[in-house]
Amino acid sequence: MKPRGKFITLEGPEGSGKSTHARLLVAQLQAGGHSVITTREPGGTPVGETVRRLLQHDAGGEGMAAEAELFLFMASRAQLVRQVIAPALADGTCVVCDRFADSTTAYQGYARGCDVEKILALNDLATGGLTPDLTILLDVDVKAGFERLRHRNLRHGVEKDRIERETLCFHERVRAGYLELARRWPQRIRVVDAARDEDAVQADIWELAQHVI
Ligand code: Z5A
Repeated sequence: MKPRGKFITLEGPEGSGKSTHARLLVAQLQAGGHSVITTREPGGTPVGETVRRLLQHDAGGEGMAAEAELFLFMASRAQLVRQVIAPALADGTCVVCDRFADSTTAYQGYARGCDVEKILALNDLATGGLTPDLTILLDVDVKAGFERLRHRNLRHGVEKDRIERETLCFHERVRAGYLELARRWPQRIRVVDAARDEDAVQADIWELAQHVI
């Protein structure tokens, strides 16, 4: 039987570089001869991508109740775990995921105000108890992250989505929530200073990844 693949998640506030560093990590793992796939939340499956549009861009998502938002993220996760992540891990493939369960605890829990302990229990149900082997928390000052996104969005001609339009205070609570989670699970969640240049950040990520791969 093949050994189970490793599951690595990238987390952090807006513009912290999750997508950039997920891509770089996958390239490094592939260069090292590892079988690896990458996916993202919300999304990663037809069900999840439909939920993503509703959560972020669809006008029908405006005025959504906090609890409805919470369950939509959980629905996307439940599908992604069963359709993509768990089968890949069982097949010996590593999975790099851009956001996972900690995002819900940070955004819907610490920032939106839903009960954090209840969210942890719902995450357990949605994931079937699957926990990442390593979570990289890319920590960056909220204003600096938004400045990066502003430049990226200008380059690509895209507007802010529904959650990006939340207040600065909301995003400060997200960042503080993430750091609280890292204090609670210091073995799994490793904080990387993402204010530095891409090469320095990636070097730290690669070093951490090598400990679990
Ligand atoms: N959400 C939630 O509320 N609850 C949940 O359970 C889940 C998600 C799963 C998903 O948005 C939204 O859903 C998100 C949280 C919420 N909402 N918000 N707001 P998304 O998937 O569209 O976007 P994101 O996950 O928030 O990612 P992002 O903020 O768009 O960006 P990023 O992936 O962290 O960064 P990036 O695209 O890699 O980099 C941004 C720019 O910075 C880009 O131009 C890079 O070239 C540049 N960059 C990256 N690293 C560096 C460094 N080190 N130095 C300088 N510049 C850099």
